[in-house]
Amino acid sequence: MPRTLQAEPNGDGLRIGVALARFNQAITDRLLAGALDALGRHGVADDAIDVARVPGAFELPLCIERMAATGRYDALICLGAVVRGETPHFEYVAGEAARGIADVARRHDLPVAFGVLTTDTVEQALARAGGERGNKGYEAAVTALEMVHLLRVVQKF
Ligand code: INI
Repeated sequence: MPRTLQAEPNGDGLRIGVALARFNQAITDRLLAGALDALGRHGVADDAIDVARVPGAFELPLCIERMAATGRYDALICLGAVVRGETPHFEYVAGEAARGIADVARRHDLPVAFGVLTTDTVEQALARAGGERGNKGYEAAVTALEMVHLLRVVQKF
């Protein structure tokens, strides 16, 4: 019989760091609202949450690198909105953000949730920031909490 290792997204007693990109702020503010809603609903205390604001998604990896290095957080959540528009800039910003964020998670052995929207249009992003396609910030926050506990379960076996 295979063992199933899984965990619930319980936020009791956890300290959470959020890094929020201001670029496309009308969208990223909604992602933040979703993430804070999820953290509160799952038991994370308000004063156990720090939110660092950075200019754009490209700056997220360095910011969370510093946050991770403090050792203060059980998990980190990255929030941003990269909209394709008509320039190849999109590929660089989105690609580096994703790669950099994943690198920090592995280097620090720390759950880091990727709540960065990458869409073709602002409308598509809004739909995923509290519109008809849910809220990626909310989902990222729940993922971060679940991963904290999943890693603890994995560690025990
Ligand atoms: N940053 C974003 O977060 N989203 C974008 O859509 C975006 N676009 O399209 O350019 C963006 N660019 C800024 C980038 O993240 C940096 O802040 C900037 O290049 C300075 O380093």
